[in-house]
Amino acid sequence: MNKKDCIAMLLAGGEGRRLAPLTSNLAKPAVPFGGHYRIVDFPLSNCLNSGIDTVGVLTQYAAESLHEHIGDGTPWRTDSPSGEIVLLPSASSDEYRGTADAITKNIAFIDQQDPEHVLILSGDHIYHMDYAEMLADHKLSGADATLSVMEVPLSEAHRFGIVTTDSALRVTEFNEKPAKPMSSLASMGIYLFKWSYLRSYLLSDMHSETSGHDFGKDLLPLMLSDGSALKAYPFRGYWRDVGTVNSLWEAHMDLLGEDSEFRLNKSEWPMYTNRQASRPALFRRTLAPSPISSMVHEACVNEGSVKHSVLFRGVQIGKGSVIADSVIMPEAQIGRNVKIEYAIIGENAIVRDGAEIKGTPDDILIVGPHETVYAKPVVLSQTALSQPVLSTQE
Ligand code: ADQ
Ligand code: ADP
Repeated sequence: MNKKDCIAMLLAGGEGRRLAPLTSNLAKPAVPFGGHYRIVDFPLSNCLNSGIDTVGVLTQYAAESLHEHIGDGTPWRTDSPSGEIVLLPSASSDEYRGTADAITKNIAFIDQQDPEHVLILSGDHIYHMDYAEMLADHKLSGADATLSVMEVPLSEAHRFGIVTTDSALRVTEFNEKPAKPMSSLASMGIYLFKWSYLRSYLLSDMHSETSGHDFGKDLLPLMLSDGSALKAYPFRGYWRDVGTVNSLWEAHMDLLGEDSEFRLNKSEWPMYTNRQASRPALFRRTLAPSPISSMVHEACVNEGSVKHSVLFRGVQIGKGSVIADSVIMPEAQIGRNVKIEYAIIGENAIVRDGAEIKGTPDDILIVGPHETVYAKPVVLSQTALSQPVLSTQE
């Protein structure tokens, strides 16, 4: 096989505990997003649009959900005959112990591709990014590793790896999820490494008894303390880590409104998924005080009122129901006279007549996939009574 310039390794095995119960049977990257897509479609489409023809997808938690979605990777393949999208599940007897360990256990796969550089990606980010630009920056600087970074609100900084740089954008400090962040420049968890360099670090990390075998917690701080050349690549564009319930909800709300910050499926940056994605219906209102709009996908039946919400395909809403500021995932059935606000309703969930699910902007409520929610109080016999399954974030 010819030497490759750059291949991507997509980390898609995390459990996504903070997204429970949406992730009770689904890997976090397999969670539905934006009407047609699953979160993993974003990095996979970015790879295709950036001309990266070989992607290894590392799966572990609820791997079947991702395997079923990705299959042989046809929707995301470039026209390069030597390119491929390969699923790399962990062996049940030898689980991935952390993000770096997941790569270590696939050194043979990477060696077989013989790349000059390896791009490490996460499976839980919503963004369009041209990795070819980041690769050009990485090659130009000659850095051992390049981390893409962006400013995040200081109040959110504790969720990220926080980076300090000098004026030439060399990384001078890296702190993984600091309790008291001193800066708001966050690592996006997207790294480019020279393969020979990363390979030697992985081999020594493998035998370390103190390491958690994680890029952010272990490898990057070690590389920095060894005096390696780590470079920051500032990303200017829309990017959201949707690892928490509120961030997943916010990223959906970002799709709405007249001046949506982020558009899906732009002609210059198409999105790919494993099924035919038709364009959604957009409902707008221009009355004061502010425009309200919803995105409604194919095969929805709405007999109620929907405001400022995203309805995935096949959602049914009965008469008299009022849905506001919510995300209703595929095939969810909402009965009559239901009130839903500030909530995410999972795939195939059922909300019975008269039920009320009312969250707040700071406390988004979730109904898990396939769960049923009944109206409270329930005037039914004890046997027919099932607890409403509602949980809040973290
Ligand atoms: P987190 O997002 O907290 O921080 P984490 O959830 O551990 O990182 O995982 C990143 C990716 O790796 C996810 O896509 C996850 O699914 C996957 N993953 C986790 N464990 C895995 C395993 N054992 N096998 C395979 N895949 C696995 C990271 C960085 C921070 C950075 C944020 C940006 O550590 O420094 O700021 O990403 O979102
Ligand atoms: P209402 O304000 O009572 O919902 P409208 O005349 O604005 O009445 O809407 C007519 C129909 O279109 C209703 O069935 C309503 O649920 C639906 N509808 C209104 N706004 C939206 C929207 N933003 N997204 C989806 N459906 C909508």
